[in-house]
Amino acid sequence: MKEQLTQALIAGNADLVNALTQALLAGGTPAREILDDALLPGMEVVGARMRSGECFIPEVLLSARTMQGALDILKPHLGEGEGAGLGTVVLGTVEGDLHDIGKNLVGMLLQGAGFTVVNLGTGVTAQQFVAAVREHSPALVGMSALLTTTLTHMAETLAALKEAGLREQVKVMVGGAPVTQAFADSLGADGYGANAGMAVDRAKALVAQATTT
Ligand code: B1M
Repeated sequence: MKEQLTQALIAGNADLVNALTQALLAGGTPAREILDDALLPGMEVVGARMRSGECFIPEVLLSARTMQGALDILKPHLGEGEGAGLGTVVLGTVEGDLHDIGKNLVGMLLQGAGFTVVNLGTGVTAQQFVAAVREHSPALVGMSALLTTTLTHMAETLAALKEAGLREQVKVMVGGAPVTQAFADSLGADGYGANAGMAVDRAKALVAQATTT
């Protein structure tokens, strides 16, 4: 059934994806397994087809919306807040970038792990991140970028936090397909997650580190 789900996601068949996701959950398949074994591989295929020119924006958008629908179904099952009270994370996709599936997934898993997530959405400017840090006093700021052209806004946000005198108060984590550990290091970010699971592990470690220093 997982293979069928992958194919339905690639085809952007929302009704079938929703039905299969619900059927797998009802049959006892853990939400993380549905995500890792069926949905994420489907988005990988969509990405590869986009790259090779085999499919175009409307098809990609259809799969993306279908993926978001499946994530909404999985959301209540992605962790039960096992570490409730870990602190607040301000999360957003950087300026100029509309990709939000990965960022939303990171947000859901952080929430599932016990963080309070303030999701600022997409196209978040450096000044909007700064304003959100002032407003919510988070333990962590998370920035996502999927376009190589928008990576520069991560550096801008870090500079803006520094200029506002807020950089020492928060840990900053970055991620997204073009982001690497080396890039995160070059920015001076505190953490990087190659995927949503690693992002959660890194966030927990950063918060634990902040409370012991
Ligand atoms: Co776009 N797009 N897209 N796209 N799109 C990519 C990113 C691209 C690689 C496709 C390609 O050419 N193969 C390419 C970028 C090339 C580059 O920059 N070098 C690209 C392009 C070019 C574009 C447009 C410019 C196309 C155009 O208009 N000509 C345009 C840009 C719009 C804009 O942002 N201004 C565009 C538009 C779109 C859609 C709207 C159609 C749609 C987005 C819908 C949406 O997000 N609501 C879309 C999609 C779906 C994709 C691909 C196919 C899939 C992205 C995705 O959702 N992956 C993507 C190809 C690819 O990445 N292989 C592509 C699934 C998701 C779960 O993974 O987001 O990587 P990901 O998140 C992962 C990790 O990266 C990590 O954890 C997540 C879960 O494991 N992670 C973090 C993410 N954020 C993190 C933050 C963290 C830690 C970890 O800490 C805070």
